[in-house]
Amino acid sequence: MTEAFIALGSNLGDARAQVLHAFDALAGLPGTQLLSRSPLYLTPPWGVLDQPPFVNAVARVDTTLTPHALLDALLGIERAAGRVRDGERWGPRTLDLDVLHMGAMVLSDERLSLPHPRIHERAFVLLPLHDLAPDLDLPGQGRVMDLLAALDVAGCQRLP
Ligand code: PH2
Ligand code: MG
Ligand code: MG
Repeated sequence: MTEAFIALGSNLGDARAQVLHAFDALAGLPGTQLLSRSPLYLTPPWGVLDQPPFVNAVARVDTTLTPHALLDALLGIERAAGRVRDGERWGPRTLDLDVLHMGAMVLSDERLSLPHPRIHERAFVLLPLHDLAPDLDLPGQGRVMDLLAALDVAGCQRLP
């Protein structure tokens, strides 16, 4: 079993419902147990600014899947949620599931980099990750609580 953290995001359609449904889909993956789900946050768009706000969250799982098998499983959940990849980087999406961190693994290939290389600059990832694992030390980036302290979280709003 390996512990993994997965980022969830949506800003098309009923974003909140997509994220909540994605938690359930994660719980149903083979060899995988959903350990915890963070609160949901409404966050301003990052990267491409001219798009609707996102609903973001983070899940903590235990899994027997390899990193690439987990990635494939996440892409399957995205497709089932109706995601269409039009090639626009950082553009709007019905559902985005990103592997953030897995065990103590450090790897990088054309499909997957672990830990996710941009966690440290994204309040929309660090806020919910901090709710689950403030002490987590991300190889090459630092402790979640220190990374979050360096970011502006104004504009991110915890949903009831
Ligand atoms: N995802 C992106 C690009 N920008 N901004 C926010 N607030 N939340 C996201 O999940 C997000 C984003 C690409 O994956
Ligand atoms: Mg993403
Ligand atoms: Mg993605």
